[in-house]
Amino acid sequence: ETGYETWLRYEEITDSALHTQYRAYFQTIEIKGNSPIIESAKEELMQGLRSLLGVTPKCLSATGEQASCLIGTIADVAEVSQAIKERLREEGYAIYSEKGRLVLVGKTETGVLYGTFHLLRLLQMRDHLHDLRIVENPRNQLRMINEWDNMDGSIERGYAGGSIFFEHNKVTNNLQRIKDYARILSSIGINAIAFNNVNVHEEETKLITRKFLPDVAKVANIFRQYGIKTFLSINYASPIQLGKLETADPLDEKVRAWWKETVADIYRYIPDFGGFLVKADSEHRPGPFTYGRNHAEGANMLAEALAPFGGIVLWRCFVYNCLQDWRDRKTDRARAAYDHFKPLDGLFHDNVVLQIKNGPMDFQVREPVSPLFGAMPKTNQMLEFQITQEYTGQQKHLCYLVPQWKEILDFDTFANGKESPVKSIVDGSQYDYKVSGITAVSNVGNDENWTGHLLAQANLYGYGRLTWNPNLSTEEVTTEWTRATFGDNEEVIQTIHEMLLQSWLIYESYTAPLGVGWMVEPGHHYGPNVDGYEYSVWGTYHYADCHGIGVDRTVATGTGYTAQYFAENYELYEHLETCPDSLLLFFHHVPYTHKLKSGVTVIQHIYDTHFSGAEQAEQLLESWRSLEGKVDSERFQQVLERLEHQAEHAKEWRDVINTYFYRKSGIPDEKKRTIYPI
Ligand code: BDP
Repeated sequence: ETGYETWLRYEEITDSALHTQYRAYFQTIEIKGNSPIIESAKEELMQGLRSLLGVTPKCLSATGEQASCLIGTIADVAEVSQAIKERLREEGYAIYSEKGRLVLVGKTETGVLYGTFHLLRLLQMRDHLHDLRIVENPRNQLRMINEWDNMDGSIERGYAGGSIFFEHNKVTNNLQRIKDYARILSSIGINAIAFNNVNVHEEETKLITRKFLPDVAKVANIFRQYGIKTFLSINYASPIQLGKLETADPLDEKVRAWWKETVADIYRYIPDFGGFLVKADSEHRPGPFTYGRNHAEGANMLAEALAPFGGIVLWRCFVYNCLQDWRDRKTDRARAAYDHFKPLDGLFHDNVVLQIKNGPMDFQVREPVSPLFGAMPKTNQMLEFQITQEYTGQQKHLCYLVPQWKEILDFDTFANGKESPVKSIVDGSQYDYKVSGITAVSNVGNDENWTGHLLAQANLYGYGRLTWNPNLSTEEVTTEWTRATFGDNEEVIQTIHEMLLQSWLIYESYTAPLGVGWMVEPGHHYGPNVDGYEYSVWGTYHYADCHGIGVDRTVATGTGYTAQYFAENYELYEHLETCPDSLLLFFHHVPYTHKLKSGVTVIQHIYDTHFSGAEQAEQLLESWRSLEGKVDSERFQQVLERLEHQAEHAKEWRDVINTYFYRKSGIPDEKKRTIYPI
């Protein structure tokens, strides 16, 4: 096995009692309808059942004979109760069974498809099918994936090979791979994708022209069959680069007309086109600032062009000065998104959604939650995660991010009083947003196993499941993935489950300490470099000197960033006494001898966690080795190689970080371990 099948392996059921039970329910199947989405559901069900049960069930088409399994939309399945009908929302579905009969109904065809994946998952989890009463609706409206793929076939921050969408400055002909990806995404409930990089270079700018739209349409056709809408990232300067205009000023009539025409053209090729994803005025990308316009004016111009077709604008809030003066301790990159966007609340059209990274900096292993969540009651918001492990080991290290995402989703913003967690902001329930949801940067490339590190597939899976329902527990999601991917052996399941659950904290413990972040190689961001970002223009500092370390972001003496939070969180972070240890150096500058809540000093904490983190990385490897012969050899070998590298690399991290702080502070390790290798 190569890992290509992901969690859709549908491993054969060996338990004979279960096998008999399942076979009875799938003796005969009737699937109502024959649209492309229904066809996808049918194909998946047949393939899944063949593989799980080793038999091909008989399909009935309206013969009058009653099928043991009936599938269709509520419009097509007459016998659905009113109570169920009322509970189903867009994309929702119900699965119920009684008297040896199974019924799956979707509110829409997409609901049928999601329900089919759910049904197959029940079999993958070896659950029994008697007396089912399942009603499911997605919590989030937009459940999206952003690809950072370039047309030359490379992927920005991609760690699993090249693009599955582009090669040689064209859309690929390998549409089968895209279809397989669509299946994978749909199985976890994803319903939207932007498949070109947010940094739109010259070639990608042309994706919205007739030269490429037929090819974009081919990709969109595939995704449509799996209930996924296609979006494109656009270049804000397109009117200049493509339209030969002199300006891209959003208030210029010619510019506005140009976008309207361009959008109309796109919809000729892709009638259900989702809209645009825009990175503007960020990291050298063009935007409305050039013309003295604000981001509401910038976004609304595009929103107006898209509105007649039902399209939306996903406008990124990752806007900051990437050329700042590093000597100036008052300027704070963490403040940027809030400072730029909060004053614009209420000025955006209702088909604009602000796309906000989970933290105020940039996908570090540990950051506080962005204070922008909940701070704009009159503006649609969505959350952006990063599945691709840019700062979390680049799919060479094991770093399972579901526990991190859960913390973020559950974080109480206090925006609307107590119980205003991030998940309730982005699912639109807190402020009744018209459009909202969650998106994330994909970790997939054309490596045979999709994600490079086989176990990194768990991040993609977990992302989709949490986006569908943020209330699922980490344990549930992890068990699902592990079982579906590795089968029935309890020891295998247990071991991998534990490895995944520990991995984020292990990674954190041997890298930059206590929330300070950024001690990575500049540029590619892999491996330790203690001062690599310290004297540069990116706004990414730790301020370590011989006395102490950390960024003072308090109102009292620092950059004032803490004031961007609602009162409860402001109080929490502003004061040393209450600030959680894990984020201490994000918010405060302290001496190395400062005592943490855990009772140890900052310097001793750094030594302790780096020694133990490297040891734990070694233990991950040992755990995996214990599975030799219990996991098929190819997949075993793939993971083994990555974990071997991680164990070695963790030692390098340990030594670089420990040596640095020993030299800076001059304080020896209480436990007298060797700080630097001899
Ligand atoms: C950073 C990446 C950079 C992206 C940028 C973004 O290093 O490659 O272009 O974020 O999100 O994480 O726009």
